Amino acid sequence: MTQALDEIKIGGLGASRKRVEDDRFIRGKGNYTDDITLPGMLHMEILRSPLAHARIKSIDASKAWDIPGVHLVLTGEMMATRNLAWMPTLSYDTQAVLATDKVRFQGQEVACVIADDPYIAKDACEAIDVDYEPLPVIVNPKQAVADGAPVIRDDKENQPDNVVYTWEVGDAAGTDRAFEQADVISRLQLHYPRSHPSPIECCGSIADFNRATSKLTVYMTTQAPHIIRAAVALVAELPEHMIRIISPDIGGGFGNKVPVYPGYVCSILASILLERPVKWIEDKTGNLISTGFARDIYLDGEMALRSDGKILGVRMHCDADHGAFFSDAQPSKFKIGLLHSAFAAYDIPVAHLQARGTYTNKAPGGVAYRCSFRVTEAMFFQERMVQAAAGDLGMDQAAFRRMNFVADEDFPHRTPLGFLTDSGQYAKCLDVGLKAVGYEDFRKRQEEARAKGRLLGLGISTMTEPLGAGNSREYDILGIKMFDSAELKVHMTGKAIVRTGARTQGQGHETTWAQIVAHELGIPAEDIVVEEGDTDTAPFGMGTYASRSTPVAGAAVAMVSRKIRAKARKLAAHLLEVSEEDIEWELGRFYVRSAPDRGVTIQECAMAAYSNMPDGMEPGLENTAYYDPPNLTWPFAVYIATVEVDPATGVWDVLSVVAVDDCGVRINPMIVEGQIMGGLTEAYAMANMQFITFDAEGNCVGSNYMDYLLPTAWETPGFELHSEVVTPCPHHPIGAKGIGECAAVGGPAAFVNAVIDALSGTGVRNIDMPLLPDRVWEALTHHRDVSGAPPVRSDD
Ligand code: MCN
Ligand code: CUN
Repeated sequence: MTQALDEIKIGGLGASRKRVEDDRFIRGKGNYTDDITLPGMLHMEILRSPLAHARIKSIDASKAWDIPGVHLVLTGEMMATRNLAWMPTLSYDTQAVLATDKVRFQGQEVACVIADDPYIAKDACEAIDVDYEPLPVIVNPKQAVADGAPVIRDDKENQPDNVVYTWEVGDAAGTDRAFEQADVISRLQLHYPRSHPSPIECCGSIADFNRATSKLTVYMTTQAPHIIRAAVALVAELPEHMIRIISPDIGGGFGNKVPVYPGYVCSILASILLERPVKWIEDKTGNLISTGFARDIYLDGEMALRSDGKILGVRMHCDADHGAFFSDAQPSKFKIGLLHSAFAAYDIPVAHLQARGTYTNKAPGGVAYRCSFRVTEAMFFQERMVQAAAGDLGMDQAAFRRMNFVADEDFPHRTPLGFLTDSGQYAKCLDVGLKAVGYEDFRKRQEEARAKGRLLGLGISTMTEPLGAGNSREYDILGIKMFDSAELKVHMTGKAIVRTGARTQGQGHETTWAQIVAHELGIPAEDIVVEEGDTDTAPFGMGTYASRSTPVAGAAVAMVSRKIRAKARKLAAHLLEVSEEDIEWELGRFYVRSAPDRGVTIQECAMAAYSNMPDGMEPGLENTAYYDPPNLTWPFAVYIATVEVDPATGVWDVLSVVAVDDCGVRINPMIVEGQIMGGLTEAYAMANMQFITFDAEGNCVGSNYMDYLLPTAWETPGFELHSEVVTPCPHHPIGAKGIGECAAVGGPAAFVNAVIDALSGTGVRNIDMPLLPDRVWEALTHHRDVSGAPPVRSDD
């Protein structure tokens, strides 16, 4: 008789275990950067530019220095004497830490004051006199490349214009041939607006340089502590073992906390100069106006179609607005991130993509916000284009998609733009979604309603997302290869601690990593603690973004558990006095094959590792694994929304949302559902209400929560989630694919497609997000597309 444990009961794979971190979060016992107070700590505030583009004629900080309680005023000039006025970005560009020559976007960091408290520091910032000479302002790529446009980055040699890069991929000639053979050519043009991750906790840091030990400790809101350590080592020229980056609890990251911000650098320099801890906590406006924006991309594409519905080829052009500095924190060699993952779910013979990046007078941004590096834009364009194409062919939306999907048996599938997708059951997901939403029935109701003047619409969106950078062959940040790590220490009582190179920001790693160990070793999840975010204790890793934690760090957790199991097997053989080959494993226990009653538990093996190991065996039960994935993981999802548009006002209400997510094996189904609901909420907000843009002077319109609306439970619709399709990832040790961003990536097109569907017959092909009532009303009333591209009027 064997006695295998019940995996769900011990909190293993598939258990909807309650999130252990929530015990402290919901009791107010989280420990965020701003909760930390160090003895002798000073406070830093940043003076930001009111203008989007201006030459700095002079900065007079004398009045600020005179304010009692002020310890230091940092300006660009002072930073320059230490070679720190500029810093390298993660995309091989440079970014001003504090402006010296010019300001290049509204909200740019101009000076910092360090004082006894943040209020004195803020007042002192206002006492700094900056003499600006305004320059012409650029707020979109068209203006950036226009004849005579002022060169924003005149600080750079060999930068005669505002073009950051041009890049292309695919087969241009082959695509031309496909278009020659097309029966129908469908075209779509749109702008995916800027959006902002807007985590509840803003960015911040506490730098603490100890002259006696020469050690610099920085507590900071970062999703990638080891990358920050590497960047500080390089920029500040401090040796790595003298730098400790601690990322305490994080109140949401969503990509906003990947880049390196000037505030971090200034607090570090201030602490080195003053030899006291210096805390910088950004305010909401500072966060909204200056940190890691996302999207802001102009997409223009064409699809070559055969009259029976087969897609023959795709052509895409993209203009990306990067703001004043190219600071994308993305690990691919491709300047435009993974935009060329567009159309990966469809079996398209040939495609070509051209991309151009431009500098504008806006805060640097580009990739960050639940996105996997422009996959959000890729999938949005894909699904908007597919809807337009089906419409142009007069084909049913669902049938057109099904006919063109990559078939289940065609994996691994090489996409026309160069990716290798791993697995999926696309048509099955679509069928589950259509059934759940009552597709046929809805189409009938839609027609009946139309006859009565009511506008109902249904939008389908699908997405497949390349998640889990790297492999190290193709992905790196500043030359540091992408992989991740896990360290597992099993104590003698069989309790354990696992540490990884990732950094949770609310995703629940403290819960799910323990579940992977429980699955591999049979140690109950509640006996395992998870720790991340301290570079002095965590193994080297590349942090958490691009939903890479489960695909990479999670895989490392499984692999290190297997190393531990291999050693425990030797201990079991020793304890049972048989040879290793005679031992079998079942969850939590080794036993003798010929005598299953004779066994030892994993806990007994752990004790033996410290008290009764065989002669010659290294004591202890600890190990580390570094995992370099063979490929990205490719989850798939279908999101379907139904809406009703009020023709009188343009207001639209969501009637239902169905989500079918296939992220392979789910470690914790409840956490996965939480991720999907969160992503759909953000998708709805982007489609419906979030407005952050720029007027002609480069003023950031919407840099406050009156305009940039965060969805609350009141306006967020209900979501019906489906988990019945599971395609295990063929190359991940436990078959899991990433999920953290899927719904935010695929969700927006479902809502927009639904509203455009409701407007069918009016000739409207596109309304740019957010689909504010006035835009929908304008489209309906004037039968025309509505662009949301900046500049907007300030009173919009
Ligand atoms: N999970 C699972 N089974 C799977 C896949 C994932 O149980 N098959 C679990 C994971 O173990 C983890 C969570 O779901 O607890 C998300 O996992 P994963 O997809 O690996 O994504 P990451 O942990 O790498 O999180 C990053 C992703 C990104 S890039 C953004 S942006 C985002 C997101 O997660 N930011 C978030 N979700 C967020 N959720 C919260 N609460 N806060 C953020 O800042
Ligand atoms: Cu692009 S936002 Mo997440 O990858 O941190």
